[in-house]
Amino acid sequence: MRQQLEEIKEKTKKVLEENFNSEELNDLKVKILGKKGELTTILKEMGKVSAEERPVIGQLANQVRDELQQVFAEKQQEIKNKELENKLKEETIDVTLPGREMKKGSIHPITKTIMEAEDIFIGLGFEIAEGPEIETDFYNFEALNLPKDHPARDMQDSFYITPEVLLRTHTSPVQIRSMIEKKSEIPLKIICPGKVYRRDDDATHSPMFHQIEGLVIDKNIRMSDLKGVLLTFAREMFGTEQKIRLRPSFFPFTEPSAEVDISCVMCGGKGCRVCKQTGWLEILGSGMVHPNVLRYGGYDPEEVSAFAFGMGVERIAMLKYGINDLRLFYENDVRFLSQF
Ligand code: 2U9
Repeated sequence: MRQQLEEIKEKTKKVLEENFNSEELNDLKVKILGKKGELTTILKEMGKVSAEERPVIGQLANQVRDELQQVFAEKQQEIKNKELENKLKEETIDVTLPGREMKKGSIHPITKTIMEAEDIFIGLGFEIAEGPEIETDFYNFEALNLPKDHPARDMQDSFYITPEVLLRTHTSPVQIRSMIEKKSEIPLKIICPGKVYRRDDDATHSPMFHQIEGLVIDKNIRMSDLKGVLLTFAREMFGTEQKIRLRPSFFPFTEPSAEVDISCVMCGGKGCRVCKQTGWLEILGSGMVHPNVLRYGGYDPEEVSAFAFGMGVERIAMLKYGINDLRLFYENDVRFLSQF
């Protein structure tokens, strides 16, 4: 057995002097040192060795195995080095190749719509006002003539953080904050774009969406001023042929209130599937600011009057770009976004 062990050691060392690739080396290692390999087969005969000789043979077997493992490891390293060397010889870098082109991003259709609306209103003398997305119950509801038990609060199911703090359900608190900051100065002409949050989630509603609200306070502001501003907005946003119509409505913060329709962007008013054959599309809500709301903002309703309006940016963008699913705005699919 001693001889067999010496033989396998010498034989393996000799074989390893030849050329191998990694795979061949591995096969050989399994053949010699593996579970069913030659060394194991020899050691199965251990029972036949005399009791005195057994420890000596055992020690020799361990030595042979250790030595062979060492030789295999060295050979493996040698092969690896050689393979890397060959790879480096073959691979050349062409420094004259042009660089990879950076893909240009594009402005998100919602941002684009907000920017366009801002340009229109700036052209009409408005300033842009922004405010916090986390609001107090006072700025979001109370000051807008929506006391705690008001049923209209249900229309705006909200995300509360504490009983007094919530994610704003509209950008109206920004107007209240601006009014208070302005300390009843006139005129005040602002638009407030931004994110708002409501507990709604389906094909046409998202729990987060964007609004643009507007407010004009001055002496003798009338419904006709509101109509003029909104007609100009509709024409600049959707085309010079646009008509608008006002329909009576109700909002707690305005009195009187009106829904505003534009002539259908698809059929121009003839009637089609999009406008449900009416020729009109609802795009915003508006009205004369309620005296209570003026007072909350620090203005005297006997001295001044005001109009306000609010629109959902997603709806405007869908009509403007012919998008039929709200969810496309939030999926970040480059195939969609790169079209704008
Ligand atoms: C102050 C006073 C009045 C803002 C207004 C609407 C009517 C309105 C909706 C349009 C679609 C919300 O996004 S939407 O669901 N908005 O209909 N908003 S009047 O009125 C104000 C705001 C602030 C101080």
